[in-house]
Amino acid sequence: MKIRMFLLLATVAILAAACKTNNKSRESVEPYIAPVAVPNFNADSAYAFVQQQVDFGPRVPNTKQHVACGEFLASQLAKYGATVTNQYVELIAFDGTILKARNIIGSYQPENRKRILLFAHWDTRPWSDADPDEKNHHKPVLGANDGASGVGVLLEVARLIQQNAPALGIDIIFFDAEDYGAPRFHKGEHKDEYWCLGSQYWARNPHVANYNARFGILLDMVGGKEATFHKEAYSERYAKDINRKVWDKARALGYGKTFVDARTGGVTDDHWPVNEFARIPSIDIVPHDDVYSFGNFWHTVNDTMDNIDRTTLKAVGQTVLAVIYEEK
Ligand code: AHN
Ligand code: ZN
Repeated sequence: MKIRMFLLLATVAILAAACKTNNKSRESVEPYIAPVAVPNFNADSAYAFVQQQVDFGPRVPNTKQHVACGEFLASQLAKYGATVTNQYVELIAFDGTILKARNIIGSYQPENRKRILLFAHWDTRPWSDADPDEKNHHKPVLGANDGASGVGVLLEVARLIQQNAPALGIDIIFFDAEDYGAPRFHKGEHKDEYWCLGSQYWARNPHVANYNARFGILLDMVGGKEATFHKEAYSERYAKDINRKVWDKARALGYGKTFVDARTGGVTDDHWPVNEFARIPSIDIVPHDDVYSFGNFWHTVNDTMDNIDRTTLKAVGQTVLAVIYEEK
């Protein structure tokens, strides 16, 4: 008798519990939409990718360090499952020097017509012409921030894409010969066209015919200690809604101190030819403002790992990941 009573009570209790959960689920009328899983950006991994590039030494076009680092970058993209295309091209510098340049392109889901373009330059500047010490002006920049940081963040993005693909196809381009613009001590012409030679070439000769992408994001100098990013003027002109999308996402993720919701002047950078010639609305995440400028170590011999901060890499990398994974 006691056992029967127990079983009865137990049944009532189970039914009551089931009823309760049932009622609960009936209360929520909205259909359940699973949130997209945005991977966790590993800043230690990105930092290691920056270090690995710096370990080659300066990556100045026409040097063996440049060739070796190019091989490393292409093999990394292949290792993380991208379809790799190389554009080998001879580009003419401001002084007539022929640069043996290499744009390195890693594509995910190349058949997908919905695409996002992510890019950074991988070459480093042959002259530290902004160094306070004139004796350093003819020494190359090591480019931990100016070059390696953007590429390092994008290699980490590539690593994560291989583990868990976003809905859209992604192209990661490492542009060459961005930083070969005439040095300050050069007496001749100083045209903007002398910068961004690799991206100018690609924008006029994309790696696939009729290439298109929904939008583009350039990462330039995204590893500096205490760097802040403002909405750069050309990005605002060509791709205002993309700037808003990225800055709003950064703030939502808690990176509002790094991504300042204010404008700054135009920067001649790889997003200019991508906007102007390839007609892909593209923004530049670049630390440019009246206080920080490009950082006091920019184009000096102090652009070393000492000035690279994982916190900045994380803010940029996590924001870019959220933007690309949440795109439908
Ligand atoms: C100029 O100084 C004209 N443009 C900055 C683009 C740049 C140089 N990014 C990295 N190094
Ligand atoms: Zn530079």
